[in-house]
Amino acid sequence: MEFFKGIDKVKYEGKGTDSPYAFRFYDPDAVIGGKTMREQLRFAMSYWHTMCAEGTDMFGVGTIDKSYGALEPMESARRKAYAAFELMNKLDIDYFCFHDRDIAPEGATLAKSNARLDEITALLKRLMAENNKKLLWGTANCFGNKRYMHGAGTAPNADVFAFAAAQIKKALEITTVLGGEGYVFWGGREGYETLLNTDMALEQDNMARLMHMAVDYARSIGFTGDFYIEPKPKEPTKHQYDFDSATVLAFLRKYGLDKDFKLNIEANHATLAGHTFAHELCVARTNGAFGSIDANQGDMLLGWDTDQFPTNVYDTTLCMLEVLRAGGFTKGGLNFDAKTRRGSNTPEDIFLAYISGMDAFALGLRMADKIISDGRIDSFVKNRYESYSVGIGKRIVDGSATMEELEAYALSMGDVKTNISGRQEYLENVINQIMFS
Ligand code: XUL
Ligand code: CO
Repeated sequence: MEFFKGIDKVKYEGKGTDSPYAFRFYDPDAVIGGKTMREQLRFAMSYWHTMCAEGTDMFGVGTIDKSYGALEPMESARRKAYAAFELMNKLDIDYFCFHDRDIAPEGATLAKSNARLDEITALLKRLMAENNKKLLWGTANCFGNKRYMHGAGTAPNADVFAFAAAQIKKALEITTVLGGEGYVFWGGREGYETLLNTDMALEQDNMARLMHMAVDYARSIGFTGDFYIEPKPKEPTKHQYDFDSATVLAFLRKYGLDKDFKLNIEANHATLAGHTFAHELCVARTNGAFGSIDANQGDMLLGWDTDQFPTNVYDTTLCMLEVLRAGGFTKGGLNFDAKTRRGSNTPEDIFLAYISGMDAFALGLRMADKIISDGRIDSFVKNRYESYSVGIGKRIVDGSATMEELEAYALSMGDVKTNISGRQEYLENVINQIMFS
C-alpha cells in the first residue's frame, strides 16, 4: 500500500532546479569535511511529530489526518509503521527516533501496552532490515498519561516512580532489540510548579536513582548506545530540572552519571533558556558531552516550544560549525523534532518541510566547512588569546603562576597597556562574505 501517492523519491538536483520536491543543497554522496553529507548529517525522522501529531493546539482540534485510513488504533499503528518507512525512503532519511507511545498506543494495562509494543517492535525490526533504516534513539513517554501529572521519576508518589521505571525498562528493551544507537531522557514533567509543595532535593535524588537503574539495566541486556539528557528550561512545568546544558552537566556530575550520559541539544529548547543554539552546543562540546541534536527552530516572538522546521541558515551554519569542531557525530545525529504548522495540513507539507529542513542543514554544513577552510575566524580567535602562549600567560595556563608572582608582575607593569579590539562587526561580515560570495 502506498500512503504518499504522487510523491516520488526526492533527489539532489542542485541549486538550479525549480522542483519543490528536490534537494538543492543536500547531496548525500558529496564529501564535505572528510565525510559524505549523509554521514555528517545523520538525519532522523521524529515519529511523534511526523507520523502522529495531528495539529491540535490549546484552542482547537487536529487539522491533519494521521489515521492512514485505519479505523482502530492498533491498525493505525501498523499503517503508521509502513507509512514511516515509505516516507523515510522517499526522503532518503536513514534514521528515526520514537517514544514508546508513538509506535503503539497505550493499552488498558501495562501488560497490554507491552504486548502492543512487542507486536509493533517486531514489525519495525522487519521493516528496518528490508529498508536499511536505523534507530537513532528511543525514549519513553512518561509525561502524556494523567498518572504523570506530578512527574515520573520526580513524582511525590512512589507508585508513579515504579510505573515509570517499568515503562522505561520496556522502552530500553525495545530500543536494544532495534539496535538503537541512543536512549533519551527528556524531562517531560520532571520539574515543579511551586516550591510550596516540592521537595526539590528528594525529587532530583530520585531522578538520578532512576537513571542509574536504567543505565545498569540497559547495559545488562546488551545496550551499547549512548544515553542522553535533553535539556529544556520550561514547558510543561514552570521550572524543568533539566534547564540547560550547564544545569544538566552539574546534575550528571553530582550523581556520577557523566560517564554514561551525553547531551541531546534541541534548538528551540536553547532559545527558551535564553541561550543561542550554538551556545548550548558549545557548552556540551567543551565539556566532552556533545551527543546528538534535535533540529528545529522557535519563533522569536513566541515564548513556547513551537518546534518549527529549521530554515535559518545562520543558525544551521553555526550549529554545524560546533558539530565539526566536536569531530562530527559519533552515535548521535540530526533528529527533526519539528512539525508542520497547523495550517500546513497535507502530506505534501510534511515532505516540503523535511526538504526545507534537510537543505537548511546541508547548506549549514557546507557553510561551516567553508568557514573552517577559510580560516579567518579560527586564526582570529587563536591570535586573540596569544598572550597565554608566552611569558606570564603561559605560566597561568600551565598552573605555575602564583598570586604573589602575578601581583609583582602587575605592579611592575604599571597598568595594562594594550587591549586589542574584538572586531565583532568585522567577523560578522566575514561570515556573510563566506556565506554569500
Ligand atoms: C519536548 C521534546 C521531546 C523530546 C523527546 O519538547 O523535545 O519530544 O525530544 O521526548
Ligand atoms: Co526534542
